[in-house]
Amino acid sequence: MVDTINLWSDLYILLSLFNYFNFMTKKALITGITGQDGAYLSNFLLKKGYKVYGAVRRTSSINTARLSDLGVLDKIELVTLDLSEITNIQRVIEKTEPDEIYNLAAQSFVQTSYEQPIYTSDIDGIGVTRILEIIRNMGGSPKFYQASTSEMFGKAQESPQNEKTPFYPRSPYGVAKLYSHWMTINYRESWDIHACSGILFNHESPLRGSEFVTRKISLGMAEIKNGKKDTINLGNLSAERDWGFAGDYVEAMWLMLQQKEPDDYVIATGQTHSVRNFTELAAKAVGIDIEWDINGLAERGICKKTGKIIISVDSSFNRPAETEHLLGDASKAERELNWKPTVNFESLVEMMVDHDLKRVEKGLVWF
Ligand code: NAP
Ligand code: G4F
Repeated sequence: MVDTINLWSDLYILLSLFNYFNFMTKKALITGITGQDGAYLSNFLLKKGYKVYGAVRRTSSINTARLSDLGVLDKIELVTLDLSEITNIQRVIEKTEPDEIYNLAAQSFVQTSYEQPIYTSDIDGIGVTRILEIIRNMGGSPKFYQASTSEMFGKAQESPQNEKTPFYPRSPYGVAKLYSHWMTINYRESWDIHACSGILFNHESPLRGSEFVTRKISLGMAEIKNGKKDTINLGNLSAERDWGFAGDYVEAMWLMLQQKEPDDYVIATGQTHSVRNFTELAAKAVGIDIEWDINGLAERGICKKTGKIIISVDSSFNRPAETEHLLGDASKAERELNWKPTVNFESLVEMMVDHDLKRVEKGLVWF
């Protein structure tokens, strides 16, 4: 009899402890979990003890390769969510009851936005309003992070760019993101929502999609080194970007939501480099010295040792309106969030090329 009472009281204590820890565990909902930042952010939040819900949109084959690569796929709970469908978003938020929502989902490729401007506006612009409306109807919580972008500066009106620099987007993507940036601010000011907008400059990693220029180059160099390719075709070699490491930037997203007062922050390294410069370093990382040669109007990158053409310029990669120069000033984030990048440009290029060399050698290129 006494044993039975003890068993019940032990079970009761266990259950109470379980409920207590369950209550204490913070929950995050990440949209765009299958993308580069989704993978790094879920890894970061899991290490902080969060329960992570990852929103994936329905496709014929869901791309969880990045989550597997970081070893987090079986540690998160996947839920189906498409930013085009408000009822779907609402049900997911009601079901998961997150403390924090990180909205990383987007049609994020600038070039595609010129061909799909309406779709891009719907997902990257109105999609954000859909989430904000739901949070508003829920009385102002959960906290909300919006993935804004340096592409909003476009034809930059000053250099470096900070939170006060006027915007001048140059692509449908940039325009859609600027709309959602201001909606995030508007909902914060109108409805007392803890909503932050991170104006993140380009951030890259070995998990970057291969359509973006850095990964296209690192993968291309690894293929050239392994005799699987001769030449990489690129567009505007003079475009300049402030490139950082994605793993550093997801920490800044989290830090923003931990502040007492919600605000907007530029996240950048404070250094800018041209595509040409990235290419030279990536080539060096596979043992190729490039020299540039103007052949008529077209620039070419030639291997000094063999005379082979490694880089050729293909104008089909040029944009109808280009963002020529981006350089971020993240001093507000450094001051208020105590955030600083840890990976410099040279290490980033090396890291990306190293990973791609290993993948190409093992025949393991999956995106
Ligand atoms: P990414 O790798 O292209 O990932 C985008 C994610 O959005 C993917 O998981 C994609 O799902 C998802 N998605 C696309 N359309 C969707 C829809 N209709 N409904 C739900 N999910 C959808 O992008 P990223 O580099 O990780 O960037 C994350 C966010 O930061 C994006 O909003 C991007 O615009 C912004 N940003 C990125 C940078 C950068 O340099 N990386 C800089 C500033 C801002 P699928 O896998 O199914 O395609
Ligand atoms: O790598 P990209 O395609 O990145 P872009 O356009 O800067 O956009 C990325 O960063 C934004 C932050 O500023 C994000 F919001 C956005 O979601 C995305 O992650 O192109 C970088 C530069 C451009 O100036 C482009 O014209 O590289 C130039 N470039 C030259 N040749 C090329 C190529 N870009 C691509 N994708 N492919 C080329 O062959």
